[in-house]
Amino acid sequence: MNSRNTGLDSQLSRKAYYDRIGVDNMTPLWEVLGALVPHSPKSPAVAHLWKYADVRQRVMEAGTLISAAEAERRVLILENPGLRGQSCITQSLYAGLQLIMPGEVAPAHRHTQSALRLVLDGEGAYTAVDGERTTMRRGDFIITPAWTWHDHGNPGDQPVVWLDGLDIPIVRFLDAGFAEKSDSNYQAVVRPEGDALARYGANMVPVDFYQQPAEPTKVFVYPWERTLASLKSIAAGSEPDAHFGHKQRYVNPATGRSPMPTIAAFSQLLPAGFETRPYRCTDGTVYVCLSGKAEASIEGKTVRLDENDVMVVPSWHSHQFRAGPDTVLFSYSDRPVQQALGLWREHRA
Ligand code: GTQ
Repeated sequence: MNSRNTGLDSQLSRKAYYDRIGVDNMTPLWEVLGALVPHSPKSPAVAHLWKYADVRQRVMEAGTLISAAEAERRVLILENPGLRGQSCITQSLYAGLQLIMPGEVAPAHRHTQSALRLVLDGEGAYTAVDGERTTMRRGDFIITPAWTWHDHGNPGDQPVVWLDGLDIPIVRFLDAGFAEKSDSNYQAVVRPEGDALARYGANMVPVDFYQQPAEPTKVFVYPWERTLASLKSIAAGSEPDAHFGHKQRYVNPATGRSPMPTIAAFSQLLPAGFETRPYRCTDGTVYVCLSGKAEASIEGKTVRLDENDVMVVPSWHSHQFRAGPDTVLFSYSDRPVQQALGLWREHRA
């Protein structure tokens, strides 16, 4: 009998063989080759939308169950339905909704994971990064680069909620995670508010300041006010791009690269009624609707985005938007990692 036939006998003898080699921690490539080297990305992540109107109450409830100090960070992780139990929204990125109640502090710590915050709800909290506080205002994009000390506090009188985006899965994949807690809850404030923006974020840097390409920016807050003003000016004077509307990427102004080496962030304005053409890219992306309303179609399935809704579009999923009124979307992804490795692809239909 031909030992390479595909009949039942050979199936059984192969299975027995796999069992034998399994004892030595070996397994045959040919059974998994197609999955390991796919023709195109086949993400286990799925598209998903978290309606803020629905999840806000869940987040607020956490405020009655545990304090920020006890939790260290009081966050509800947004888990991709295709990746439950893995604390991630895409294979490479984490997302969570963090709540800080009036009078609370989320104590100072630092870690090798890089974090971004997008302020969604409430006023009066601050984040401190490397000795400088910034008041969190809705729409502000704030970063805490790897190994920078950071604490969050809320001296105001409203609960404050923001979206956390971190590269936790990337650092976990690389087994490169370190973290430490500070001896004191608050880090000492050593610079006045606005110092980093004045020094590094006004199209100038200190005369002797130079950075390597992979270094994160010292500009740790990109105020919504400035983002919105710039998008509006651009939109007032030009036609939107067919795939992106008016889309800008946040940069480290000293290098032109992404604000942090592992995470890219973007803001885009879609003029009222504008429909983008279908687009896909290999960086699974988290979108947040900051203002306006839009319909999003992902691989043909349409959902409605309202303010503060969070949506994930996995790698290589075709998506397009249709704006109701003028709409601003924030988004983040692992694009700089893929670009550094020569892996990033996009397709503009
Ligand atoms: O604010 O430092 O959502 O360390 C997850 C891990 C937030 C933070 C998260 C963190 C933080």
